Amino acid sequence: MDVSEISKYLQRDEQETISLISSLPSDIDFNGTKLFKYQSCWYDNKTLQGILNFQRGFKPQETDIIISSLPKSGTTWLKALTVALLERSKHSTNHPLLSDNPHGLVPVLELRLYIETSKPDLTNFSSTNPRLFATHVPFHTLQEALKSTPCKVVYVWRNVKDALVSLWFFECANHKIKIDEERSLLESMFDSFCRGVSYYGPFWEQVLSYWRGSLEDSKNVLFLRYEELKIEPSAQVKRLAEFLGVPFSVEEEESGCVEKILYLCSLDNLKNLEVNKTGKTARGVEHKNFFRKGEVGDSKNYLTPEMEKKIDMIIEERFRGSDLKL
Ligand code: PAP
Repeated sequence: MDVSEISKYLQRDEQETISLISSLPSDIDFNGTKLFKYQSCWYDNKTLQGILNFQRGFKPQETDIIISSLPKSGTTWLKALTVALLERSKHSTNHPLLSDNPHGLVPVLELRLYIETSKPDLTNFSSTNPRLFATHVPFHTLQEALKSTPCKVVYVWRNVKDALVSLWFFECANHKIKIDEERSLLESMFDSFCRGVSYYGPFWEQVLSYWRGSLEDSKNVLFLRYEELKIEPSAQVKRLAEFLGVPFSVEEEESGCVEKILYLCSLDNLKNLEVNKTGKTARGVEHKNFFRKGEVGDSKNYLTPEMEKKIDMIIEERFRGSDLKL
């Protein structure tokens, strides 16, 4: 059966998706995957279907909280912190973070929830109250799905060099490749990344979209930095709690609640939980691969000075006029 014959059997939404995708600019990324440019960012076919389903079918609630980031920018940490903040009065023992990975607790809208359908049953997925979701799409694409409902959106940005190196380690771990043998993979990823033709890229489109969003609507969009979370975790977690409308009371602060949450969500603690040592996500990724070093500036150990310089120049050029700096 050719495409025109197949499309006779498809629903109207699916037909619209196919004809939209076939009209988009396309290119190939570092590993040969065909990517399509939609609303200024690049996605593979399947992810794009998930995004279109999500934009079409998501029914936001005003209390929803959406966590956003570029891959490898602190998503796991931010998911854990947000769950811990929202659930802090409910669990003294069986805390959800002790029995599930943060990715199991906070599903990615366009991947886990909407990848196959525009009408998923969200009651089975939302384990927190208020509902907590994640996404990697830029702010303008997310806004289209929110349909003017002002949900709270928290974005975390990380030094893109560290995020790139983190992604390289993640790819190698997922494919059981020894890191010293895969220098050429890092080089190809770097080229895609700098060209902007990378999964969920170009990074500058995404970061700038949330940065602008946070300036325009600071009540509903919070822009966090991974490096600031590392340097002053208490201050940043209190900032997050206030933004989410669940500030710490004086009693909580005095009783060490902030420190307990930071410890629960720390890399060392999460990494050593049984569920994160042995489990897998719904998509088959081993939980342990989400936890590595979490160090600021680790990319220096892997990128050449020329590679660093090239990314610095891109940032300088693309972020001119904003106050964003690495
Ligand atoms: P994702 O996009 O696949 O969800 P994400 O969590 O955004 O990944 O990024 C993974 C990085 O965050 C890893 O960084 P590294 O490779 O430089 O080490 C990982 O170690 C780090 N990370 C994961 N959990 C935490 C945490 N609790 N605290 C600090 N950093 C963390």
